[in-house]
Amino acid sequence: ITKNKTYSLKRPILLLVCAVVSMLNAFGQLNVRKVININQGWAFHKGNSTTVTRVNVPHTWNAVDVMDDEPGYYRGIGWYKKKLTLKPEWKTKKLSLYFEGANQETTVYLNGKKVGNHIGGYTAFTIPLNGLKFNGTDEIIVKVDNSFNENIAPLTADFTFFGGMYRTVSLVVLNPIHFEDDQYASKGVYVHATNVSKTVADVIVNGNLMNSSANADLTILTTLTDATGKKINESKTAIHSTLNKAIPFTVAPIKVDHPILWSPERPYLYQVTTQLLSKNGRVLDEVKLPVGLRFFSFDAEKGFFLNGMPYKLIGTSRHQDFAGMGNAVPSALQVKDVELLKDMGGNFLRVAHYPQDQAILDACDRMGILASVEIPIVNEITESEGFTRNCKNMQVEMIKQNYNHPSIIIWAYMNEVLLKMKFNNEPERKLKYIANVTTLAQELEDLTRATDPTRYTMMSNHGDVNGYIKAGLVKIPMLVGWNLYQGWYGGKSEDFGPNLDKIHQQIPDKPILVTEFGADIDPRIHSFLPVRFDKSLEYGMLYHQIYISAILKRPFVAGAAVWNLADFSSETRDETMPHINNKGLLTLDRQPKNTYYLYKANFQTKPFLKIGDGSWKLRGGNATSNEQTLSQPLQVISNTDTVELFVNGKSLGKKRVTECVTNWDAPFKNGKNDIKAVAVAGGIKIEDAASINFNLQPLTFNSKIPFSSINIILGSQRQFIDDQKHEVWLPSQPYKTGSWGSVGGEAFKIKNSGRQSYGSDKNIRGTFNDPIYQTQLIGLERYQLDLPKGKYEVIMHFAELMGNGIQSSLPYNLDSLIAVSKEVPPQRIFDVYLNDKLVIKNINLAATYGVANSVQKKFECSVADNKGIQILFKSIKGKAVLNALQVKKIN
Ligand code: GCB
Repeated sequence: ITKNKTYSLKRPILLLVCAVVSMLNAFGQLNVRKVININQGWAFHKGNSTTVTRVNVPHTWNAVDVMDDEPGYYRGIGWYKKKLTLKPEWKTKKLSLYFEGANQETTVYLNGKKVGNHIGGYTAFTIPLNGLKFNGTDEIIVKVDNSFNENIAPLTADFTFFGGMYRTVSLVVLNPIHFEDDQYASKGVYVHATNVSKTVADVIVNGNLMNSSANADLTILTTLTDATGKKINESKTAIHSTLNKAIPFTVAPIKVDHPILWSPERPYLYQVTTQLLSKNGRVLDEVKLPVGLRFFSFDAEKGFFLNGMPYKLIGTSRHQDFAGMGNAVPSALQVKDVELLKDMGGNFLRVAHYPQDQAILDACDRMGILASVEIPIVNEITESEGFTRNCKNMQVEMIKQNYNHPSIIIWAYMNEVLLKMKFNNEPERKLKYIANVTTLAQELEDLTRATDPTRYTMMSNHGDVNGYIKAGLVKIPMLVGWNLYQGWYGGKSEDFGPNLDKIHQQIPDKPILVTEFGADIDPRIHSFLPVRFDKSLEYGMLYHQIYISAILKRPFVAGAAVWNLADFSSETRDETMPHINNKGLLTLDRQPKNTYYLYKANFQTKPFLKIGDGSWKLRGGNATSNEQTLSQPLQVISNTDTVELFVNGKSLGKKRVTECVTNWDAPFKNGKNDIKAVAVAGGIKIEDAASINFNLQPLTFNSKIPFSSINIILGSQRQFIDDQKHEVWLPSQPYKTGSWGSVGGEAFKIKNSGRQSYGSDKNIRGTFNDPIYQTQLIGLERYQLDLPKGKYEVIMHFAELMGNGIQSSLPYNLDSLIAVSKEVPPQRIFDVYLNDKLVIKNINLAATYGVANSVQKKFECSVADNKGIQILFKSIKGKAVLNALQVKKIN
């Protein structure tokens, strides 16, 4: 009874609410255009596999297999299947599927029949759903293929081509008469502004509408509101639409007096609402777009101007993957990248090397980050009609899909296109290839300018400046971006500035951006003697300091983007963190490296102070005296004038900050050290604190500092921190009486001069601590530790570094491309004696374990009075090697 009562009371109210809602619907105020997310619950299987799993989108089938120690990843077909839940009232509507991105070729089937196909892994596409049954059985099958296809860019590149449906998928329900760009998956409505100044701006809206109903007289009503939703102005356009025809329209400009201009400091967004009205005023479709009013220009001498003011574009490039997820990253997590860039003081994002999630550009609009976006023509082209057609299609998709983002100022289309030169041994053919590249560039340039005359165009080239000039490529785009790596792939960091001056002299009429520069930093590696290619944090800091100062000194450099915001997956790379490019200012899971703080100190305006080595929480070293402390370099990064440093409560005094850093010699004691840095900015005290655990080791074993363990890397000046095992690895030294070290031998060096690496850059299998094995001493006679009496554990670490391992040449060498050398591993056979006892007999690393495999040999040994530990290497054939050594006192 009670139930009934309630029911009868509530019912009229419910009906009223429903009536209002449906009235609103009828008048189109709510949900005229339905975009229903269908990311959840897809059945998935790879290729011919019979194992079906349930997955949610974003999804990639490569998230795990690129992180393993093995080379290569699955490039093939993946199948997704899902039943559609449809409402009967949609029978009269136009239904389609909207894919924000699937890598790289997608074919869609509805109830077993092919309904569409899309080429290209980084742009969105729409597949119309014709032939729906509406009986609960409608089923979608999506075939995604990420295998190599010579007609689809990118052909090769320094990043992983994760396969799958890795961006959002939606079901779109539209009225039969609606806004649409049926070819390029845009919303069909475009907005831009002209005549923008501080006093006035004209907002222009144009687009396309589709009519699959009946001939009709329609009105397009465009309303501009400010950021608070207050109406500024509107514009009405009458239009006659004929059945089954795409009809282009342009509405009369909407004037804005004294506009609030969009800028990084104040990313003010107006909104334009465009409605399609039937004769009787019913809203058939509605599209809302953000509007940022700004004007900008590039000048070859003076750089970039925004809203009439000179502006240095400073920021990073960005890849879209994240640790453990591949490219299937939720939008919310991606937006964090833009926040990190903004927080660093960046005002520019090079969306490289392909269009990315809409959420990224939405965030740029909101946060005031200027952006450039490009299609993925990287390294090389295929001289085929198919390749050209696909590139052009991607370019138009990119422009139309992203046109409405006020943050975008540049469209780009080729990255280092002359890097992987073809036909090197056929001069005539090579010239023809270069001519074909130039023709494609010109066609893309013309297409871009015709599709969007409101933005600049750009191409990014590698350091072979003369090559691009000779090919005629620098003349084509409005801006030229240069990817420069002096002090990394070649030369010295100090060459970067003079090199820029030279480029400017050679091409004086072209505005210049540095679209890439960077150095790999593996945050586990440190060095007090940093050198190029050692991957140490210290080398990276020096490199970036030099680059920042050179960029800031030169007004003709319109902008610069660090390569890269974060580390990213690149399956073909080996090096210290196999399958990862470590040039990020952040790690793959977005932990800041010191270089991130360096940019923050340089470019954001608030007072900033950071103990740069605060993330280096575990350290170690050998005390040179009986003192219970050891002084080691420590850097504090700041934009204040002076910094005071406290170590374990004691002030080390104040230092002036130069180029945003102060360098200290901090006395560390064994165990926990409290570090505090203090500065005063604008009368306000700021400080940063860090706790560093120091492992103080004796240098000579008769000192007062007790010995517990030592981890030594041979043939190296690197230190390596193993955070998982809490181990600090220190570089070896030549043996000194009373201490420890090697006798004889020389450090492993790559003989082939073209190869550039520190030690070996091979992926060492069976370990994630590759740097421990990537250097070694060759031909050493013995290793000696004058340890006191006791019992010790000794672990010897070996890896054969000569010969072809998994991959034997640096995959990405920008100086020159060097053929993979066919080294034959030497037949090195040797015995090892530990305190006169033969512990390893006839070891042949290459034959037994293969090249680049980590091998550990563990022993226990007792040391009698004054004897210490002596490890003797006796060669039988070739030269003996040792890569690393651990000695631990066990009682
Ligand atoms: C480049 C490429 C980029 C690479 C980078 C590197 O010039 O444009 O794709 O990742 O160098 O780290 O080598």
